[in-house]
Amino acid sequence: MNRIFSGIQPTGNLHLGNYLGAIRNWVALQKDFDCIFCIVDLHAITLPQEPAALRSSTREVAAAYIAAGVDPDHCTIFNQSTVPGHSQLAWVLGCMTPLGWLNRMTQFKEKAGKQRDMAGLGLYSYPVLMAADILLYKATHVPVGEDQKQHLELARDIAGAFNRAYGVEYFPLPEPQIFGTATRVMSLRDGTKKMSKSDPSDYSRINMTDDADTVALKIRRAKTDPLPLPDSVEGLSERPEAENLIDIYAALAGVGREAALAEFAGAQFSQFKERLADLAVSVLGPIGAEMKRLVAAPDHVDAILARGAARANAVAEPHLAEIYELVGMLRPQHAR
Ligand code: AQP
Repeated sequence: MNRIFSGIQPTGNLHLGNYLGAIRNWVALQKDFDCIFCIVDLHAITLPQEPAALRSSTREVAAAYIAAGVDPDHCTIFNQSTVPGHSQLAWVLGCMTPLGWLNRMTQFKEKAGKQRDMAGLGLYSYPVLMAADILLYKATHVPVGEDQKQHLELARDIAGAFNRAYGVEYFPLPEPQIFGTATRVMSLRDGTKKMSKSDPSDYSRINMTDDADTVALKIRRAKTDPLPLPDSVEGLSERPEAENLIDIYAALAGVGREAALAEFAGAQFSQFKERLADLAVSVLGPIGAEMKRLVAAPDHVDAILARGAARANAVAEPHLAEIYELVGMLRPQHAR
């Protein structure tokens, strides 16, 4: 069976972009794939994290997966650091990744900012760890947002480099799975910037646990332009905020952009925003409530994560043993 691997960093403030761009798609995929959904805590520490916040955010991300409809009996849900194979394989793959490949990664340049010499080695080798995440399970498909496409291409290159180096067809080259609507949800304050957990303005994003009043307020305050909504997709060009809100509406309603525009052609933003807020609350409200219920029962969440870790290790350990054998590491079973 084809296998999916994907994950989210437990870095707080899970938002509508994480839901529409990732989690919601996973719920659909679990019917047709063997799915491994990770909470990538090792990735999270590539930037400084407060330990208690990292722990609670790990549970919150697990709660979001489950509350949104990812079935823990059917899918493997766990946090990355509980499967040592991720770090172990990252080392092997890092040894065969040319620096030139990593130097092309745009996310490092964005996240390291101007103080590149002060950025950690982990932030630089982030894409190698991501390749290890996927290849450890020999995942065949990876649902990715636009922002992760470059990293997935690198994972394919690294898989190919390993296979060539050892003269094997060991790793499948993972295929990207890109979804149609709202693959990129933009900030409510600036339609040219991605909605992001780390944006200092809470009004830039709709958090998955925001209550109804907060969701409505954030949408009312969302940046727009003075024109009414257009009647065609062409009319959205050069109007990033209008385009973003229409895309969010379309994604939440499960319709195309054209259908959303047909409903609101000529309408003022005030009228549209009211409908958008109602829709957002009707979709996110029950998920946010279930997340809060799960987070209030940490033992239950921890038990789900422990079960997921056991399942993930059961796949990862034999793969890692095969990889070490191919690479030529002497293992205890070789001893006489
Ligand atoms: N704005 C977005 N629109 C659509 N999809 C998004 N994703 C994130 N933001 C949007 C998708 O969510 C998944 C997990 O992302 P992540 O937590 O691993 O890291 P990220 O992409 O860096 O997420 P954030 O929210 O933007 O966090 P910060 O601010 O910490 O960088 C991915 O599948 C991603 O595509």
